[in-house]
Amino acid sequence: HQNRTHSIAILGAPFSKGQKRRGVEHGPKAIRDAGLVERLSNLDYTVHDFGDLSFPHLEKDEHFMHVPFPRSVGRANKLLSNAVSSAVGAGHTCVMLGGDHSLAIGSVEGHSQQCPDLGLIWVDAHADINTPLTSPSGNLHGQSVAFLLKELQDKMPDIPGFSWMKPFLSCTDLVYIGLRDVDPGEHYILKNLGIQYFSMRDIDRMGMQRVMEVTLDHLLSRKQRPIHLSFDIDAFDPSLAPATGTPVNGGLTYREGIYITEEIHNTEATAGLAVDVIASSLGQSREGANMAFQEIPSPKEDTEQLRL
Ligand code: 4U7
Ligand code: MN
Ligand code: MN
Ligand code: MN
Repeated sequence: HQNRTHSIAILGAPFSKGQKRRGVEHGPKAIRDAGLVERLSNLDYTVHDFGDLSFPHLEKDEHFMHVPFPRSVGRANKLLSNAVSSAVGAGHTCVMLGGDHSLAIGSVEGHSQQCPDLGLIWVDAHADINTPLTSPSGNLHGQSVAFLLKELQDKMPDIPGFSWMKPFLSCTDLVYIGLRDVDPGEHYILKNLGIQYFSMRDIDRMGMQRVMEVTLDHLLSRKQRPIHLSFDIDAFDPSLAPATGTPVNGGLTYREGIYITEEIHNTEATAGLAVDVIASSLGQSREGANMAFQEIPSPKEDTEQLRL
């Protein structure tokens, strides 16, 4: 068991306009109610819960091409980016609770303000790398990665609400895990840019241990750097995480998902499941070394102190 040298900032982002259905804005409350703060505190972290951001409702936010709510999504991500940047700048490890996955734009951007060399692990059934011109749905939660990548800069139109941000990530800074529902345009982009990804088929063939070896080697072999984990709960099999807008069969088992986050921790985010994912990426291990035991408690001595 290590001494926790850093503190954790929790930031809720109750936002759902990256897609057309409501509901996912209740995510932060659901994850808190499932006991996140207590679980992280039990891991010996100092936890600062900064509460939920509040996002302005924009009266006029017309579609851009077939993309709904562009200004609302752009504005929410700008707010989120500032909040994440302040939290990381103040020395916290930042845990952002969504909300839909368009929020990854601001979360990764804000993190990169403080850590320009970050690597990104994207755990998802989907690649979220459509541009407005390849997107079948128009929804921005399926386009987050396209906003981040320098290599796609000249393929992205000027979307209202996003003039504040410039892409900053290279495609070698990114690894996907869990893909199983990739649109044709997305597949072309992944292959064309040579992005490292592990689909569910790759996981079936290689096993998660090897997938994580290659993932971390890809991101960390040339330099030590911070890792941003963007975890879409729909990466898990729908039998584990049914309450998601875009379920796809054949997803990660609980053991595979938690193994990913345990491995990410070893290098130095359905509510209850999300807490497990976050806690294990911050050091909760299934091996059990989560509390500071100095010795095996002996019955001779006063056992009172060992009782919780
Ligand atoms: B999520 C989709 F077409 N690819 O672009 C799209 F299948 O954040 C789904 O990963 C995107 O849940 C899913 O709309 C976005 C669709
Ligand atoms: Mn996603
Ligand atoms: Mn997804
Ligand atoms: Mn989703």
